[in-house]
Amino acid sequence: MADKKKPEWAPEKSGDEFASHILPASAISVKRKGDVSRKRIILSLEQLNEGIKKGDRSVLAQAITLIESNSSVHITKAQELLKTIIPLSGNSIRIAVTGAPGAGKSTLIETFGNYLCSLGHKVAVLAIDPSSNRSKGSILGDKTLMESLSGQKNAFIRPSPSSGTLGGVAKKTRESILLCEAAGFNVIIIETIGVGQSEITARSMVDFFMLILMPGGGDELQGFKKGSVELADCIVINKADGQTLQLANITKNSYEQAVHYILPATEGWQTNVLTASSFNSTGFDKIWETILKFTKITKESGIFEHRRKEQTIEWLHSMLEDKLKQDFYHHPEIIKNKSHVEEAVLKGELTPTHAVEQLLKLFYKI
Ligand SMILES: Nc1nc2c(ncn2[C@@H]2O[C@H](COP(=O)(O)OP(=O)(O)O)[C@@H](O)[C@H]2O)c(=O)[nH]1
Ligand SMILES: [Mg+2]
Repeated sequence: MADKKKPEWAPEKSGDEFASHILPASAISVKRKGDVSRKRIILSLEQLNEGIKKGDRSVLAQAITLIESNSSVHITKAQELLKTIIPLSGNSIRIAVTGAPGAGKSTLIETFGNYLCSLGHKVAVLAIDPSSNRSKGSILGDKTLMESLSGQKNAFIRPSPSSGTLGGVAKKTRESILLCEAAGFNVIIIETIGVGQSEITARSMVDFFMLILMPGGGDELQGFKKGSVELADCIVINKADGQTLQLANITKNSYEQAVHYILPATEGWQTNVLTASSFNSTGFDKIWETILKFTKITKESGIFEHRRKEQTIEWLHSMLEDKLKQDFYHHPEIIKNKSHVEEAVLKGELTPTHAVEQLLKLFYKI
């Protein structure tokens, strides 16, 4: 990768584990057709395939870049690639790490990732964060974050795609998970901000959902945190060190009480509450033990496999809906007639129901 300059957010001493790099001009050809620019991905399908099978991180990075591209040429190639790697995917535990900004997610993922690497696991970290365009990336918002994890040869870190709707980002994240699995990564960690839809989207693509909370604020349960708690398989009270150690234990106790009154996120599994400190590297053995226990129980009961199947079907449906919507709003007849129909509705000349019927007739050419 010596000929490729890394983006500014990558730590200085990092290597290929940072999954993006600025390609030299010679490696990119940008053609313009209308206002659509096309970048050429340099590796062939066979090279991508082979590289992924070998677990080559820079090839994996390029494959994800291909997946993230919106150019129609790339979409075709990406889908071809996915078709061949899907049989190699699936052999991992997919974990979401969520929580409010500042809860300590990135620091925890780095410490946890290092711990898992020390046990011989291969860890891939991906992010879902639609706001990363503005904030310059959540998992790498602080350039020093994950620097030590990025130094591990068994780790792969990929920041969020830099633009797109949550739906778009999530679609790429799902496909990236499959690529990482095919490349031999057996622990996939998805970092997402604990805000609204992104948590629900994360839940729909992982096996295990981990909510990171800071010590204190037990009464948050009354408010918006309740929704996040209901999604969680495990709640980690983070920063259980120094002056906040005692408060962390109190918080743990109050959440332990509270989770008994909440319907578990996963059938047959009682939400666990744990404490951890990334600064002192404590609590991580317990977290991993919990994840292993969860995997064992849900695999034995069939819930694990059942959830994955459901998630795949859900994914298919959501892509279908996106595509239909896109086709509808790009249809020439709809573009031509939409505003007249809207006006007619506003003037009371058409009911919304009739308006929908009219537009659909145009769309389906009835
Ligand atoms: N005391 C303490 N502080 C922590 C710990 N983990 C993270 N922090 C601090 O919490 C802040 C937010 O951490 P970060 O990982 O960026 O949070 P994120 O926004 O959830 O990804 C930083 O200032 C960290 O230094 C911990 O285990 N103990
Ligand atoms: Mg972060």
